[in-house]
Amino acid sequence: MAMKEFVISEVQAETAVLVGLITKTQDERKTNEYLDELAFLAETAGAVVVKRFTQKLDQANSVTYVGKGKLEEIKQYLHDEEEAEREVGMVIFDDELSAKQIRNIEGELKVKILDRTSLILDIFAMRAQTANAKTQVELAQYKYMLPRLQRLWTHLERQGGGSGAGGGKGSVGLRGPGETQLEMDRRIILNRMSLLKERLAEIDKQKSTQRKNRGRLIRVALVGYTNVGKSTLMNLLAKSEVFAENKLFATLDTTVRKVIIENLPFLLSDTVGFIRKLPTDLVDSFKSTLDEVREADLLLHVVDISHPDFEEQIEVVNKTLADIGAAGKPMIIVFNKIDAYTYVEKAEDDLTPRTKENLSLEELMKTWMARLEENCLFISARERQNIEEMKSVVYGRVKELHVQKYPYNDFLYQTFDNYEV
Ligand SMILES: Nc1nc2c(ncn2[C@@H]2O[C@H](COP(=O)(O)OP(=O)(O)OP(=O)(O)O)[C@@H](O)[C@H]2O)c(=O)[nH]1
Ligand SMILES: [Mg+2]
Repeated sequence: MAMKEFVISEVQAETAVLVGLITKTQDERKTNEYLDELAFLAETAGAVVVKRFTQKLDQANSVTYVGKGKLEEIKQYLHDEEEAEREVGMVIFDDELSAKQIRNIEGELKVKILDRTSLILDIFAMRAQTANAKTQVELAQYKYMLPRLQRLWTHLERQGGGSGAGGGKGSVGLRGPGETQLEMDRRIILNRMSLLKERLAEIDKQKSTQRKNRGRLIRVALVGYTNVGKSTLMNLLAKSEVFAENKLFATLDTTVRKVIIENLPFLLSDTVGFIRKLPTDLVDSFKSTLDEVREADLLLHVVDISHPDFEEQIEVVNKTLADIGAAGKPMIIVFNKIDAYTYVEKAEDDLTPRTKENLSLEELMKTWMARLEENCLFISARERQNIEEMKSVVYGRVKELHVQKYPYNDFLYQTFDNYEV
């Protein structure tokens, strides 16, 4: 398996501080997990996390996300670091911030402010390779920017000057040269957005024609949370060389390969991974990438069983699938990375209740097999464990679907001799 691990070569990586909330709906443990993930995202984008701040609040403060005191504490920390000549490059918030929050926080902290969404967008921009992905990312970035544009012009805004990004409402006190500039910026961006949308529509049309010309083959899509091993599995099954690495969102563009197991060819696609707190808007921008998933006959839902949050990740993926209109498709859950699974063994005389941290792999497998019957598999794509079993299960399912969908096509393999993806 070809693995292109690359090392970020900046001499001095930018440093980042993370901020998250502990709320009624997100307890401390959850918040820490979210921040771990946010740190991984920051790392993927090339930043080094030097500090985390959390605060207990019923809900995010609408003006500054955290409370006044906490903001002061962060400010003090940034100041101390600067004094010590370790200037912090950015502060990253775990939830999407409003224009108002960004403006106020930036005004206080005087440092680059990012939120989970803009960080993900940044990684997407870094990853985008094809015209399609680049166009989708640019559109998503403008969608994010547009409602936040006014913050550049705050010096002209008076009290109560609204959050209304649209003309009319909220523009009182904003008129004048600043308003004209803002309107111009908005118009330029809106024009650019409609151009990008046209381009995407054009690409969509081409792609959908391409898909129609693919012939009578069952389509299987690899879906799952980011970094679970979808591309590694794709490489294994299709003997292809899709970029796989231990970074989030290694894959942005969908790749489709023809795979043949025994005598049966089918199409396998590898696509962008999902993540928590991904705004629906952003998911929408990847419509054409996700068409492959939407039109698939069978989903292989890859799960990283060695990840402590894998159950929540399954839920996030199922929810995202429902959001894009791909729920209810035949699905096999492929639990990957069994080689890396760890658990806390309980001593015989330990009478505290067993939790999921105490389940051995065998017990965990039993639980899921009872729930999903033959619709789950346990493999290690990297160590090539249970690959033959997986192939035979996938083969069985694809064959079933093939016979249903193309009943007159008995000569599965021969028919496709001249077939090219
Ligand atoms: N221990 C272990 N690691 C694995 C296994 N399969 C994949 N990995 C590693 O997990 C990391 C992510 O693998 P990818 O194949 O890039 O994952 P992906 O789901 O395509 O990720 P994105 O494209 O970023 O969404 C890589 O470092 C792989 O080497 C496995 O079976 N066991
Ligand atoms: Mg991938």
